[in-house]
Amino acid sequence: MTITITAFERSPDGGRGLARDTRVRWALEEVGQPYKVRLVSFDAMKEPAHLALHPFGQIPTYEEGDLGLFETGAIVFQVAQRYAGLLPDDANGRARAITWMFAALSTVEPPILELQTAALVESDKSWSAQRMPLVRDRIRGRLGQLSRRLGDNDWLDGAFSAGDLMMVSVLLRLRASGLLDEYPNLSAYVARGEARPAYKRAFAAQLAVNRPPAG
Ligand code: GTB
Repeated sequence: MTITITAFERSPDGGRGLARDTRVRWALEEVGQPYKVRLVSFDAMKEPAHLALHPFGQIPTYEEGDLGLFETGAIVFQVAQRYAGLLPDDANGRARAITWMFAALSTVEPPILELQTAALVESDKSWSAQRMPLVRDRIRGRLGQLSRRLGDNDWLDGAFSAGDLMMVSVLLRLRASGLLDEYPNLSAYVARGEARPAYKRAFAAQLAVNRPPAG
């Protein structure tokens, strides 16, 4: 059955791979499933046709036969459950990999999103310069904990899993902040994720949309 996802017609990041369709593309590449992409404009995302699929008017979405999904976590989970390659075979290992997916989205990503809001939306406020160090320190708190847990391991729990895919995707959003560089094992972890052939294919595919080759 054909898989169709949605992505920005033109991502505000100009192809740096930070929009969430990259996570879904990466998951599909890891499991070797071909997919189609429907590009949507900001206006189209708020139209009834898209809202029927995504109640919050966002990307990405996922369609396969009768199934329509939104929320990156749910989509990557569905891909990982349906196709081999992103979850271990043993039940406990699967449960732990899923735990790491939730940890990435519920525990590590929120302070990172806060930093982006602070930088993009609040920078003109009189209190912005005072707040920023607090926001950055909250991220350091989480990164320190994650760094200690990862230690010298390549991945969070044995072999690469959907948990690592989500965690690396979340950490990638920190690159411009310089915070990741303070934790060499996390920087190396993210680099290992980016070095995966499936990630490279996913990145190239979103780049081709946002910065098409000249000529
Ligand atoms: N919780 C949802 C999920 O995980 O799927 C969040 C989805 C979401 O935030 N989608 C964003 C969106 O559609 C795109 S990814 N925004 C449009 C809107 O809400 O109207 C977030 C994103 C956007 C842009 C950049 N960037 O330019 O760097 C990075 C990430």
